[in-house]
Amino acid sequence: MSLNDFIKQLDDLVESASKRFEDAINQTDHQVLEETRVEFLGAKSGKLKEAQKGLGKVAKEDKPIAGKRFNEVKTRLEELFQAATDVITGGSKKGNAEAIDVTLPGLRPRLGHIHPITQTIDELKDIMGRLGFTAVEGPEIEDDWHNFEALNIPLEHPARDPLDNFYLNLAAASHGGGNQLLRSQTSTVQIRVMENNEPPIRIVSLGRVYRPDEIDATHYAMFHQIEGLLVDTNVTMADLKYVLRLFASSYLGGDVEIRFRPSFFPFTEPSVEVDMRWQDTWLEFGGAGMVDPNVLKAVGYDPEKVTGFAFGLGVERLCMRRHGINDIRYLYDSNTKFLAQF
Ligand code: FA5
Repeated sequence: MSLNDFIKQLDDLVESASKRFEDAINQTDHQVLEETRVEFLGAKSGKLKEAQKGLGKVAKEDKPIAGKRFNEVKTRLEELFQAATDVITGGSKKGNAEAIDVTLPGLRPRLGHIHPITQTIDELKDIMGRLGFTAVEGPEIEDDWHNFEALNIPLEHPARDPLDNFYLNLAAASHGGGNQLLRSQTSTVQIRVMENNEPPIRIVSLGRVYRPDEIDATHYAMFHQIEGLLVDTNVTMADLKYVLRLFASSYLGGDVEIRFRPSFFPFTEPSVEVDMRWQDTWLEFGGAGMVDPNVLKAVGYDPEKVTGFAFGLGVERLCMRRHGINDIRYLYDSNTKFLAQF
């Protein structure tokens, strides 16, 4: 072994030992400290012991330098262990204070990142707040009244199929009502709010929803929606379009064009798909429409007196457009390198 290789090996050893003892200090854990001591200073097979074997392999004329360096490294490792012991056992013991090398660089705290979806949610709440919509939350485990029935989705409707939902009790799901499920849409919150409040209503709700969809670049089995609901006198589709356009422009920047395509949702009439124009293509972001009179009746409102609009958009789709992310899986595959960019 060349002298250079031997010294490089020793330098690496000091570097990795510094990191590991630092970890032990960060965790303030005696067990980790002891494991680290054994790993580096263990008499039988510690890494220092391993490195010592290299000493026998350097050329004879290099031995004095190699030996000196080896002893320095040994002392350094013992100091690191002593310093870590002192910190973990609550400060240096009397007479041993010099074991802490105050010239060592400080321990850099590791900073986490707010997940891009959480950032998006915060921003969307803020935008809708400025438009006068109050943020509310609803439960992720729902009953079929709020997820379906009150939303005008009767028992025989295909959206209630056990294969399209995460029911908590699969056997009961095939027999109909009285079951619980992981909510498949945030529209449930519309019902919860209207049941407990009188118009005018102006709320927004952001949260997780679950569907056993096949996972691909644009679908995940857990995703987030932003739900908006406004109920008042004389509310029209024009109000819906105005609010969605302001919302899209505020989030995506510039004067974003939006387009309504005729569609169907049991809880809105008429219903539309909402597309937004982005870099010369139209992209679907969600559904919307005027709250169906049957829904207003189900929560005890008089559809002759009040009208309302509702919309539900995919938060991931919005976040992905804004940041140019082309695969939803990046957001959830705990790819810390990817997430650290946000
Ligand atoms: C709904 O969920 C309706 N509740 C929306 C609505 C609300 C209509 C209020 C009318 C009034 P839809 O199933 O189309 O609609 O889903 C809305 C959006 O959620 C989709 O456009 C898409 O952006 C997003 N989305 C749906 N499935 C997934 C998935 N598996 N992964 C990621 N995003 C999804």
